[in-house]
Amino acid sequence: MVTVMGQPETTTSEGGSITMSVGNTEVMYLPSADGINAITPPNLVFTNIQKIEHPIIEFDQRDYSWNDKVYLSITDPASNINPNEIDFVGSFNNKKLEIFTDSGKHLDYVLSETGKNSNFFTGEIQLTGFLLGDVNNDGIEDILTSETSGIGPYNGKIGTAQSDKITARYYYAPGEYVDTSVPIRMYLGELGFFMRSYDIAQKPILRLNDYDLNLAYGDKSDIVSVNVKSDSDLNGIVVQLHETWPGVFEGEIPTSQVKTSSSLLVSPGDEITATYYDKTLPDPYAKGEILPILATTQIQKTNQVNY
Ligand SMILES: [Ca+2]
Ligand SMILES: [Ca+2]
Ligand SMILES: [Ca+2]
Ligand SMILES: [Ca+2]
Repeated sequence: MVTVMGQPETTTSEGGSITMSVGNTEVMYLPSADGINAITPPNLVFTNIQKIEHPIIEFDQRDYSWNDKVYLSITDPASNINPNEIDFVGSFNNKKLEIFTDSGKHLDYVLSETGKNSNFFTGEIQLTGFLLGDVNNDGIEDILTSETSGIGPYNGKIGTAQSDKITARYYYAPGEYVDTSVPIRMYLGELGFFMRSYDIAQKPILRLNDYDLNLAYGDKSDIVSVNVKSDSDLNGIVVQLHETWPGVFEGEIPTSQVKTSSSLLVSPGDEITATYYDKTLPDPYAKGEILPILATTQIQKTNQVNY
């Protein structure tokens, strides 16, 4: 039984539910099978009325790569204890916030209110992948350790598997919880030249999309090495592409008509082939498998070169 004290105002009555205002608090009530007639003014004693307000829990993306940064939010006015202070939600005050993966990693976590009276709580968790060696082919091992640690709101780390799922579950009252889950999956790299053919004087531009290679966050740009060869230069060269957007890499191929150690020799009519070795593969590829991903472009046959 719920008894509302004071002088509440019924502001809407829609779809069988009723929104009441008591002071600054707006609460929605849903009548039970007994029906809306359960409300008996003027005494305002409601019987068999179920309160349906519950927290909302959300991740910021529909899926994540193995080492993404994950943002989690909870909207829960009931945990905004003090309108003049930043409050927290988590595993205290008879509540519990668990973050876990299908592959068995687990954290008890805390989120902080975004403002003193916002009712909105956020935090972030770094996915820490798993060891796969040198994934961006720059000759340096990339340390993805599966480390799982932290209490929140911003220091959390959680390991992932090649195909996984992350779940956040918030127990906001005894026996009551809300939760949300998002898949963690790896990406097949996509490699391509900007144009199908280039004039011999132009530098071909190559782009790679592989969201698994956003290894550093913030201002630090990542790199990836790819192999490039031409019909005239079968040994080819290694070219570094630079991150222009998280997980998106671009670079110019330094072509020339005179071979040097840092340039790719090209002749009119040549085909140029770039190869990216993707080691961060989704199912059904085996963990540790390496898949070459190719892109080609042509050097135009021109009469512009004077011999
Ligand atoms: Ca507060
Ligand atoms: Ca590396
Ligand atoms: Ca990056
Ligand atoms: Ca990949």
